[in-house]
Amino acid sequence: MFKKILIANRGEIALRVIRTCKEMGIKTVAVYSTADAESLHVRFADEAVCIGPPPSNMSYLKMSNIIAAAEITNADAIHPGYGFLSENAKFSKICAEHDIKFIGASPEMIAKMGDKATAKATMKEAGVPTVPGSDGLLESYEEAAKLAKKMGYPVMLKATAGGGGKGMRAVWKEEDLRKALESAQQEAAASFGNDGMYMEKLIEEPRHIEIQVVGDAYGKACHLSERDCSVQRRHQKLTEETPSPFMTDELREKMGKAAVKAAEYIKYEGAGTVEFLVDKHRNFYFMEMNTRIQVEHPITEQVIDYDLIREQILVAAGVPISGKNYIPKLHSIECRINAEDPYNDFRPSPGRITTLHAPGGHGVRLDTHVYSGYIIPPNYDSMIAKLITTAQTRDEAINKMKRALDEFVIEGIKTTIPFHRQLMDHPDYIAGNYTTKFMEDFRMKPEEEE
Ligand code: MV4
Repeated sequence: MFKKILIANRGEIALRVIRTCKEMGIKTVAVYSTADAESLHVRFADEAVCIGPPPSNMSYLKMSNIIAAAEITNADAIHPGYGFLSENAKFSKICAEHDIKFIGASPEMIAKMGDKATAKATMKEAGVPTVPGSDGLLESYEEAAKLAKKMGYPVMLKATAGGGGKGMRAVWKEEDLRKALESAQQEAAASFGNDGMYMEKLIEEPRHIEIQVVGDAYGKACHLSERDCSVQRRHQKLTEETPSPFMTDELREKMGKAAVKAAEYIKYEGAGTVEFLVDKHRNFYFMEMNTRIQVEHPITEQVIDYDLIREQILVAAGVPISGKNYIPKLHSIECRINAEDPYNDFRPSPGRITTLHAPGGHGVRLDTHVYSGYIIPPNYDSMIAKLITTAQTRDEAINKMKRALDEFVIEGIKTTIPFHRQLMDHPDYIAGNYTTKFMEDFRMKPEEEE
């Protein structure tokens, strides 16, 4: 078992990993930029190394500084969290070259799942349902036009080096195809240095339902049921829940089997997420596979009473998984609390938190690194807390979320708490009747006079 793990991340996920390491008797090393000198992950870790100034590319993305921190503290493993270097094949390789265990996927796996056309072709080989479309990358506009005509519009153009909505274009009519393909390729070349594009039939008003999987070093994989992540704004998830209100026992059985088949086919090691698009007829299609722990992992932990970070560490240390698949016994909802103003187009609202009162009580979990007096730096993403409620039924979990949001006081900055409070009162949300289109029509009710 590892003696000392360096957490190459910040904020709530760094704290999350440190907590599990402490419970496992593993020493921890925090890394921080000068903007995070007062952050809780620095205080909770056994050791802390400053790795640079605030800009991410000079600190949390600076591989040489992170490896140097691991070397001087003699860490035998690195947990990358999510974001930053968590899905960076080069960093995974550098860790291996320095004999430091990267608690995540191998460089080959990251590269394979990171190239979306390759990932899709691999899943098709594995017998996992994929969206009908081009066989690999589009070689020309003519090929695209011919295929789109054959499939019928609308179609979706996707950048193979993209993901998470980047480098994607929906095309509804033939006359728009050429321009859409050209602009998508230019954007992909500029953003990813790779203009490879592929095409799919457009799935209208899909739900985003993902399956958590864990694979071990011996070819075994299991699934830990689904998370519905359809409530998104500009490809940023706002809230997630498990079980999905759209799920049926039959669909969960089929999606779970497909996700395990995918993981075992690629010999996936560690915690991973197989993302699916689900249409209104409950057909499901492979979308992407993420080779990292996800922000929303706590709702899965809550409904099956499981520690996913612990599982990641055990698998990385070569411990076999039990192989049991898990079906949720409870219902759990996560609201991502961001330092953004929902009354002003969710614009960022960094600054000092002057007052913070955290919600609590039975079935309430708050994963956060912020505290009264904490200054939210403008350099990183705006998520400051994840509020998770868990109960026997969805209605009770919603009720508990309303109560917890009403208790949650954060002053000095604007947050998305009022958005989530209004969401919990929205009839379509309460009915579980929402798709990835939901936020296009959502409007905040005016601010109540304090
Ligand atoms: C799609 C789609 C409809 N049809 N593919 C968005 C990000 C990336 N994961 C793939 N995405 C989509 N792919 C086809 N063939 C609709 C989306 C999509 C979406 C998917 C999940 C969650 C939110 C979304 C928001 C817009 C579009």
